[in-house]
Amino acid sequence: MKLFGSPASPYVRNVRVLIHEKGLGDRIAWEPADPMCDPPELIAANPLGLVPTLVRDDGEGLFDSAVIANFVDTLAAPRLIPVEGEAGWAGARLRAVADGVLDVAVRTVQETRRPDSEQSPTWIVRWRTAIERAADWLERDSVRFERSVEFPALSVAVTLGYLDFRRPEIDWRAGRPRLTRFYAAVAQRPSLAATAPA
Ligand SMILES: N[C@@H](CCC(=O)N[C@@H](CS)C(=O)NCC(=O)O)C(=O)O
Repeated sequence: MKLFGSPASPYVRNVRVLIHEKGLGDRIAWEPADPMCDPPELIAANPLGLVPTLVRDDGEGLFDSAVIANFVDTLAAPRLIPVEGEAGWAGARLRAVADGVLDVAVRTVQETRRPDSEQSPTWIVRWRTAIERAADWLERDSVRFERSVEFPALSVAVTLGYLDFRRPEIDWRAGRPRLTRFYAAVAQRPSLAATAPA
């Protein structure tokens, strides 16, 4: 199988972290791809032209990152995405918050790369507010996930790492001691250390 991705993409990093945690690196080859250049193999597998995209051995393309993660989790034990009962809902919600923060953080990065006259300060402020509220929510919810090494908790770490990487002006650690401790510990895991954006 082939995983199309770019090293700085946090969505790609989520999938790479899971592949690493599950020891599947030798079954899924890394295929560097810049989605902005519309590589034909990527477009053929994913009409949206986004990374990550996984091409299975049978030629089937899988996307987006959540779908790929759910698929990858079925390939080898232990299962790292809870699906049953309350743990399943709590995990799915945590992934939604982690991915939701990524969505607005990535949009902000894209917006601030446009010429000044084309940027919308209204949206930039709205997205920043959503990130701050979500970080408060994560601080409260970290009572549940602070010792977890399942995928939903690891994806929170990927999101926080992305904020450090691309939005360092957002001091998400301030007033959020449990989230800060969680991140400091989990970021040492080999899967996160090996995939850190540079
Ligand atoms: N919801 C998608 C988002 C993927 C995404 O936006 N990837 C970005 C890289 S961070 C991309 O491919 N951008 C290229 C483009 O916008 O055309 C997922 O979870 O996989």
